[in-house]
Parts: sequence; C-alpha cells; structure tokens
Amino acid sequence: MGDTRELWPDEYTVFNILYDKFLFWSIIVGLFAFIWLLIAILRYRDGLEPAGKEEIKVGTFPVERHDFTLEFAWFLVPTILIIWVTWLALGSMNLVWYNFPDADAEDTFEVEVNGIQWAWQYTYRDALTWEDVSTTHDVSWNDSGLMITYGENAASAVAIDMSGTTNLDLINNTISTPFDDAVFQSVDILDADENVIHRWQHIPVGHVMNTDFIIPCDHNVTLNIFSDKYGDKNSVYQGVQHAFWLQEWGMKEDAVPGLHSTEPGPDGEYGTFDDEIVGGTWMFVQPNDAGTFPIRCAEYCGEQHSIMSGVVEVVATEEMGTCDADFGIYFDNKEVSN
Ligand SMILES: [Cu+2]
Repeated sequence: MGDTRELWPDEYTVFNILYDKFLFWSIIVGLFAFIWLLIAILRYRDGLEPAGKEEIKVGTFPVERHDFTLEFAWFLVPTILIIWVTWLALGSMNLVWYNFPDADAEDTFEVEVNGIQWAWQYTYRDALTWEDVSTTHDVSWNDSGLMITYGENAASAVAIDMSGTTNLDLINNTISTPFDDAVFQSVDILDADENVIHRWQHIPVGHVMNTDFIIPCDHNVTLNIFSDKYGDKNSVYQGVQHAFWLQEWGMKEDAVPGLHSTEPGPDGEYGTFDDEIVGGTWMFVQPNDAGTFPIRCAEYCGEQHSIMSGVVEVVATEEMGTCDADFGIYFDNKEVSN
C-alpha cells in the first residue's frame, strides 16, 4: 500500500460513495414528495372551498391543469434522475468487475464454498493464521513449539495439532510440537466456566471447515462457489441450486449444480489423485472490519433449506495484527493497486 492510500479512508471506496449519492437523491425526492403531500392534505381538507378548477368531486377524476410545461417537467425530471443514478450504479459495477482480484496477488485470499443439502462447506485455497486481538492473552506457535501467555480470567486451554487434542492449564502452558504449516492447529483459551475467551488458529491450504467460515480482513476474499461438487450420494445426483448470501453485506451468488468440470492436475492425466475441479461461480468481498455476520441460503433448495445458515467471522491475520488498513476499490484506479 503506497503513501497515497493513507489519504483514502474507507468512506471513499466506490460503494460507500455510491451509497451516499443514492441516499442524497432519495432524501431530495422524499422531501419533495412529502412536502407536496402535506400541501395537498391542507389544501383539499374537508370544509375548505377550493377555488375554480381545483374542486375535487368524489367519484370523478380530478380536473387537469392542462399545463403542458408542468406535465412535461413531471416526466423529464424523474427520467433524468433515474438515468443519472443508473449511470452512477453502472460506473461502480464496472469498476468492481474490472478489478476482479488477481488470484496470485499477496492480498488475495481464495476459498471454495460448496453448498450441499443442507449445509455449507468451506475449502481453503490459501492458508490463514489468525489470533483474536484486543484480549490480554497471547498465543505463539513457532518452530520451537506452542507457548501460551495467559491474561485475565483464563483457567485452561485446549490445543489441537496433528497429535490430537491436549488440555493445558495455567502451569503447563507449552507444547514442544513445532508449528506445521500443512496441519490444522488451534488453541482456545477458556475461562472457569469453559467459555472461549481467546482463539488462535492456523487453517492450512486444502483444509475443509464445516461450520465456521473464517476470512481475513483487509484482503480481497474471492469465493468460488459450487453446488455439491463431490456428488457422493449416487452417480446421477447433480445437487440442487443454492445461493450463498451474506445478507448484511448485500452480496449474493448462486451455487449452480453442474457448473464445474474436472481437469487433469499437474501430472496431465485424468483420474488421478491430483485432478482439479474448475468452474463454479465467483463472488468477492473486501471486509474492512473484524466481526461476525450471518450467512443464509437464498434459493429454496429442499426440505431443510431454512437451516442452511451460518456465520462468517472476519479476523485479523496474525501477520497484520489489526483490521485498521484502508482497503477497497476506489474511483481513481491508480490508487487501487496494493
Ligand atoms: Cu440451499
């Protein structure tokens, strides 16, 4: 991120600007409509004798003013306004699609989302190491092993690594197993009531998460979406249509069965272990702040459609430590490159 980016806070990303402009014009139109409504209520209230042409009779269409200029303006002004806001929206759309993240870029984080009947599965194509911030606890897992520094209210910890689950207490707070990039490792620090009060996690490439969807802030997170791509129920089962919906972010994309194919992997031959599944649909998000947000299925997909929900947790990577970076797509393309 260059020096110029620091002058460009989140408020200046394209969709924030678009939101502000739409809100501005909505308020103008709303004020106009409600003021007009108020005038009409006062002017045509019961007991008041309207003058001449403006008299309204119950059951008959109101008398027109026969004012061509006024009628033409009534058509022209909203038309111009609609064309203007459409132009604004298309401009932002183009900018976003034009900037679809480069899969190899350092700040691109790719996850495969698979809709099955009836749950979501997440396969990580990039590794993610993260730790809760703003707590008094600290976990470090490096080549010499795991070391926990307990803070307030900690009572115990649960560590998961390739050898299984280890329960630790305040006295025994180390494990000598070195950090392994290829293995899922996790540490939960618990209070006396066994509530999780701090979490550290390493999700390796290829790892499948079944309930938790965890993504890093300040990254271009690209989601490659499939519907039951493994089709393990029977040979003719194709899966059904789902839609991955991050409702609070206004983002939604269909998971379409059959929109994928198998390509030979690095060995160049079909049918071997390294075959790659390609296709699916794509969506990308750029979360700027940490937090937990709901996920739902937005396409009726059968009996238990309503339970196809979950949460996405936005976290800071251990490397970056915070979610304070300004990240997003800006109107000035020169400022976009990270
Ligand atoms: Cu569904």
